[in-house]
Order: sequence, then C-alpha cells, then structure tokens
Amino acid sequence: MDTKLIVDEVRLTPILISDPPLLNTQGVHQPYTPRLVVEVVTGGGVSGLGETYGDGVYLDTARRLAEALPGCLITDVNALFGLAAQAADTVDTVGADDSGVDASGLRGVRTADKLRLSVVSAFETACLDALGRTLGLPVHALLGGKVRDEVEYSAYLFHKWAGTDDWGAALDPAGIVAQARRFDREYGFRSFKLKGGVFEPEREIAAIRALADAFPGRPLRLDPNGAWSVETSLAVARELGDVLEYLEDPASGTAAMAEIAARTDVPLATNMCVTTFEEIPEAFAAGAVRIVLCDHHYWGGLHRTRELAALCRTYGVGLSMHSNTHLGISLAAMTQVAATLPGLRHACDTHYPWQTEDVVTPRPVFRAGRLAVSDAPGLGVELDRGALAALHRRWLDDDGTFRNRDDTAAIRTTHPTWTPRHW
Ligand code: GKR
Ligand code: MG
Repeated sequence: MDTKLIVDEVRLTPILISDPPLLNTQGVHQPYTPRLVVEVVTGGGVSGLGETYGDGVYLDTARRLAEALPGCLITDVNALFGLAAQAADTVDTVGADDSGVDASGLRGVRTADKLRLSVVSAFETACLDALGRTLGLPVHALLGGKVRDEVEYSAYLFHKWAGTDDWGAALDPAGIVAQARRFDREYGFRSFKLKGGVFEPEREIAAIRALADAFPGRPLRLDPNGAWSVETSLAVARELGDVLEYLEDPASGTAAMAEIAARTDVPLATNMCVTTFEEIPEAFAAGAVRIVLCDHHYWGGLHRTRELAALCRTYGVGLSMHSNTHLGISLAAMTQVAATLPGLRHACDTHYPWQTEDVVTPRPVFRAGRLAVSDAPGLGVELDRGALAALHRRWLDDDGTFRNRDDTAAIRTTHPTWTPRHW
C-alpha cells in the first residue's frame, strides 16, 4: 500500500474566533465562538484541512474519530461514517438529542446523527484536501470537476449591537440599508439576506422595503428562523411578495411550511425543516419548500452535498447554501463543492465577511460578490500556523464561558429576563 495515501496522524485544534454582536431569534452572538480545525497528515507528510463546529459535544466525537483514523486510506471517505458511528457510541452525547433548536446553529433540532455528520464533514474535507495535494488536483476535480469558475455569494445582513468591530449598531431599516451599502461597496454582493425574527415583523418588513428602494431589482431574502406563525408568515408574504427572492424558514416545521407554501406564491427556502435525507420525502411530498439550503457541515460533507443536489434536481427543488459562523477553510470547501453543482441559481450564504480573524492565508477576496474557484491542489488554502496557535491559546485560556456557543446566555448578560419571541 502506498503510504502517501495512508493517514499517519490527525491533529485537532479547537479555537475561539471573535464574532460581532449579531442578533437572531436565539439572542446575540457571543464575543467569541468555538470552531474546530482538523488536520489529516499522510504518510507522505502532506497535511489536509477541515473545519467544523467546535462546541464540546463535537470535540468529543472528533477526538474518538481522530484516534480511529491513523492507518486508514485518505481515499476511503465513505468509511468515515461507520468510524464516526463507532466513535459516537463511546462518547456522551447528552445535549445532542434535546428537543430544542440547536443553539450552535439554528438548523432545526440537534440530534446525535447531525452532530456526528458535522464532525465527519471536517474529516472528509481534510481527507479530500490531503488527497488533492498528494495528486496535484483541486478538490473540485475529486468531486467530478467544476461546472463554473466562480461561485456567487449573498450579503448576510444582521440587526446588531455596536461592538468592538467597526460596523456600528444596526437596529432599524436605515441601519440595515447602511450595512447593505457597505457590503455592496466592499464585496460587490448582488443579493441581500436579512436575518429576521429579531424585531416585530413590521420593522423587518420596513427594512426589506428600504432595501428594495435602495437596491431596486436585487434579490432579497428574509429569514426569521421559524419565529412566525402561519398567519404572520402569510401576511409578510403579502407585504413583500413583489420584492422577495424567497422567504427562508418563516415558520417552524414541515407542516407549517407546507401550509404557507400552499397559500402564497412567494418561494420558501429552508435550512431548518429539511436538514437530513430522512426529512426529504415528507417535505418534498408536501411541497413545503422550493429551495433547500444545504450546509456541507451538517449534511455530512462534500459528497453528501452532491447527493442532496441530485435529489433536489430530480424533484425540481432548487438548491443553495446555508452558512453559520465559519472561517476560510469552510469557505474554500463550500466554494469547491458549489463549483461542481449544476443549476445553482441562488447566491450562497456566507457569514465570512463578519469574521475579522482567520486561520488561512491570504484571506479569500470577493469580487462582484463572487469567489474565484481555486484550481490549486486540494482546497487551495494555506494554514497560518501563527494565527491557529493564537486562536487556540484563546480557547485554552477561556474559563469555559465561550467554549459552547450559547446566544441566549450571551443576550441575558445584558437583558437578564430575555426569552425568544414568536409572532
Ligand atoms: O448566525 O445568527 C446566525 C444565524 O442565525 C445562524 O445561526 C443560522 O444558522 O444563518 C443561519 C440561518 O440561515 O438560519
Ligand atoms: Mg436560515
């Protein structure tokens, strides 16, 4: 066996990255959010990179998987699912199967399965990066080849508090338009997504109207993460039907989404009610969504993203991408897989511009809202070991306050009686 294709060592580096005080239905982003950097090192001394959620429950499973991987082939990414299942059996996934919304992702209920898939995704990405570097091929070539040279991303607008960042507060429609103007000026994004469910719907409708006036004809999306009732969602759809590209997760659950879809022409998108293959049959049969927002982390990696894309094509459902707070390794993985997907008609989400710190160098640069698809070997990003060490040092020095993302705890440090709202 060629040792160049064999895993020699796996390095896991949990880090804390700074994050601005962005508001959502769960509260506010903490000043630091956990991520995990995975390095798979081959017998040939090549190192491949992956990135995923860094909360404690992910770390526990990742540690067991990292122990199991040496000796395995980097080509054998399908085996990761079995190895991860065995690894997960040995860890305590308490908190992984609660019935609430996932505090580290607002992506529907967190289950032990989704948690495991999110861990696998980083190992799969790292194996593909290592394989690409070994063979001198970009990851997109390992996925069948790119069908486009650039991937379009959308600006991700948030109501926010003033923080240590240089964006200032954005708490009303004028603040949201100012934020959008900066995204337009500095990144050239064409589409705008507003995170909703923060203020009463009237204020968020006014923000979208203000965006439509400021950027006539541009694609606009509003995503309240399921905070509205069916009737509220329909009222918002009536108000904004002429300007919305789509409404994202207006209400919670497939049944509510299906009822809304049956009563409005505004397309519905989701990253909350279709988050696993098991959820697809019911949602597609009910016509609950017109666009699925894939996230390679919780769908289980880049190959699974392509499997989801094939299903969506088969059923005439659109596909785009969801994102959470992430760094340049994940952005490179998103771009590589998006480059291989035919029929990607909606700009992908990314939180990346909100992140001032990164572990890759140089930082990716958006031009006209797009990222060029790298043809360099692997993911096409280089690890900045100094930055990685500094962000890991922050994680080591943390007393535990920020090692698990908890937006509700964060908002309660300022508003002790705050509870999630529904309209
Ligand atoms: O970062 O606050 C946030 C978002 O609300 C994120 O947690 C969601 O997962 O961006 C996400 C979404 O589209 O639902
Ligand atoms: Mg969403």
